[in-house]
Amino acid sequence: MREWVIGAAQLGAIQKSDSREAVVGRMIALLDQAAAKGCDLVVYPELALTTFFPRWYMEDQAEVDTWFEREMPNAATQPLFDRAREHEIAISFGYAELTPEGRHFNTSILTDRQGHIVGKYRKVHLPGHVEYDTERDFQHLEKRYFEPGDLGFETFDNEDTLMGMCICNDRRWPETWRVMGLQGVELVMLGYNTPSINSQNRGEGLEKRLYHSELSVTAGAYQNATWAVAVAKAGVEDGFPLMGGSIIVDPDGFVVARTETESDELVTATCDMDRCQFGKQTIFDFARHRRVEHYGRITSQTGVKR
Ligand code: ING
Repeated sequence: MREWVIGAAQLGAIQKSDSREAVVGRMIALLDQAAAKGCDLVVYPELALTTFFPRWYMEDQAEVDTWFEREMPNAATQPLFDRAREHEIAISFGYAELTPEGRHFNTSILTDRQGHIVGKYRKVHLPGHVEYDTERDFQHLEKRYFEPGDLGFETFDNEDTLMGMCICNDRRWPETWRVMGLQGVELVMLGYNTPSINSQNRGEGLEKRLYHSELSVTAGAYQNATWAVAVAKAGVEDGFPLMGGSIIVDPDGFVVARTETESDELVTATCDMDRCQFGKQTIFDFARHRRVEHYGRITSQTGVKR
């Protein structure tokens, strides 16, 4: 399929006390809206099933593990997969994954339009910190609760469209986009939970954060001639504000759809995957233009060496 009607299904706040079943009900309502608008694919946020729990410092691993899913689909999410199959809509959403081996990942999955999982991604770039940080206005403990993803940045052929995923902070790193671009990706889907304020710099306003998010996604899309869908979990969770700003971006880097609220909100766009071809065959024809003999630092160095 080369033309997809894509829905960005932004979720508003999920409170610590909200059940997964209640959230899945909200996701299904968005899915029904998407079906009414003829969507073929719906993208949900990062950690879509629960509140953004890495804001809470926990020492008891049993408590931490209550925020994780041990299998997918599972009892809480099966109704979502069933409804998606009924509507023949592919879905992508993020959740906290606890593997049978006991490993913890910030994960997202992609299904085909029959509800089969065709792709999985585990967040590579984990922001934040491991120990309680007294200097911060609030905690961001992703490095405490998750391991860096071990699957890399893979792409998945979904009905003849090459799709890829990343998650939240990943969008800020050009390497994320380029590794998928080098596979010919045509659609990059990502969810995010981005605090509206900087826990280390109260002065940093919402406008700056929205700008940096949009800059990262539009640049990634343009520089790799791919469509991109970035979907927020937004709103105030137990007093902690998360920003909205969900967008659908075309292969020229233009925003073609954008949410206006910080609540559950669906925006859609008709995305012709063949619009990626011009960029991939001209200005970003990587085979013709890249000079890898000069790019060594990108993989040989982690930090800066003056
Ligand atoms: N959240 C934020 C994000 O990358 C962040 C963390 C915000 C890092 C702003 C740097 C600047 O959007 C997650 N969950 O990665």
